[in-house]
Amino acid sequence: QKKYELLVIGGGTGGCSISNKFASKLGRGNVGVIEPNEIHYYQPMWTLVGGGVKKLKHTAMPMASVLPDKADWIKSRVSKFDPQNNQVTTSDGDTISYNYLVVAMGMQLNYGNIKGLLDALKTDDRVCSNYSANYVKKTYPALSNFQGGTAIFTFPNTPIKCAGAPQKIMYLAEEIFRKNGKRDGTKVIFNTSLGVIFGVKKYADRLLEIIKQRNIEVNYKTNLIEIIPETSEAVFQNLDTNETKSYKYDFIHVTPPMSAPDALRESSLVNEAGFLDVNKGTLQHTKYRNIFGIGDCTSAPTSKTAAAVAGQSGILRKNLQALLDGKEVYAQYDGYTSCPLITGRGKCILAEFDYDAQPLETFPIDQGKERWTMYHMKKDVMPPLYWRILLSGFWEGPRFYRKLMHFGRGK
Ligand code: FAD
Ligand code: UQ1
Repeated sequence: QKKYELLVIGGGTGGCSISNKFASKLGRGNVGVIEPNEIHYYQPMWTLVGGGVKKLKHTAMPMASVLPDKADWIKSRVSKFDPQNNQVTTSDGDTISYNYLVVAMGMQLNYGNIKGLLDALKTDDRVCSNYSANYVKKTYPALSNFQGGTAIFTFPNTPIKCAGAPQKIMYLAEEIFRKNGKRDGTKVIFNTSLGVIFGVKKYADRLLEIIKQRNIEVNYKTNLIEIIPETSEAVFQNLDTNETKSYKYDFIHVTPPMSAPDALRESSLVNEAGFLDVNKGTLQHTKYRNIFGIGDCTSAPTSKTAAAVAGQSGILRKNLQALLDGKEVYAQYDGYTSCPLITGRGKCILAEFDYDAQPLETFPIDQGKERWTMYHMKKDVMPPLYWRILLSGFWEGPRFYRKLMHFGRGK
């Protein structure tokens, strides 16, 4: 039976960054990564794939090229956790043990929880979803072929990754409709399960102005429960009154309900909401001190993004190293997260904030404004930063630059 000093579950954003940080430190054969997929996707680019700015192939790299050479890649899926005995079981039936465990399993997309959706995604060209590599290619052709009518964008009744993405694609779509002369008489509708447009007031205020200017209808507490392609109907439930209402659609972009992956959800490692139960500052598991979490699968109450993973990776580097050195954990994550809110081609509001939903902006300019510079950063600067620096374990977020640009003042 194989045993690792450090076992990492998942080879996504968090798993790559942590395994690359520690593989060289701990040496060949001492770090194992369990990850079933052959391809690593840069998911933040999928908004621009849906908007026709980039191609899916620009977002993919072979998993082997992003995982550390010095780590063992176990190409399988964890099916069971046994934290009392410091081991996990894979779907191949192997048992692997560890001294330290980092759980970085991301989120599971539960398309099947909406009645009729999986079928509709297969059979109806007008039903799209940027959230999956399987479906993101459908979005741009559908937007280009849109001949007018009703275009609906949804936000589900669960935590999701990148809470801005459900509306970013709406702004890109609305612009495409205008450019194609299809905007007159077209209804653009955002049906969201939330009670607000965005969780940070500064950015929410700005987004609401844009929504008004561009004549977009927003319905709050409105949750998609069924799609009926035969009659072009999307059925929503009001979360306050439980009343259902059916909308005819000519285009619909669905953000699916999400959860932590089943294997994690069914383990003893999660909180009531089903996420890996970590201390929100140290990212150490609340019960098992040799287990840490990073990224979308944890209970850390911040907005789930790759930018947050970058910030968390520095905390894990310090705290995990402290334990390896026989010391105690000390570094505290402030909840830093960022969401580049694309509002059109060449326009982006760069939201950055912390656990208190207070802006924590890197640049000494008002990032609440739509800016070309921030769009350029999202489209051209972020991808190489992600592939070359974040995944290899060297990008821990913009904190240093923020301090520098604010001359050491502020947070
Ligand atoms: P992931 O990168 O998703 O990795 C999880 C890994 O775990 C996967 O490789 C998976 O195969 C593996 N795994 C799952 N189950 C198991 C198992 N049982 N055993 C072993 N391995 C398993 N972030 C931003 O910062 N900015 C953005 O603009 C942005 N836009 C986004 C737009 C879209 C459409 C999407 C989908 C995401 C966006 N994000 C954005 C979010 C960002 O991609 C995620 O927050 C980030 O990738 C999370 O990293 P992670 O390591 O937690 O999970
Ligand atoms: C970031 O660090 C990051 O991770 C690489 C992202 O994910 C793609 C982001 O979208 C953003 C905005 C950041 C923050 C970085 C800077 C320079 C503000």
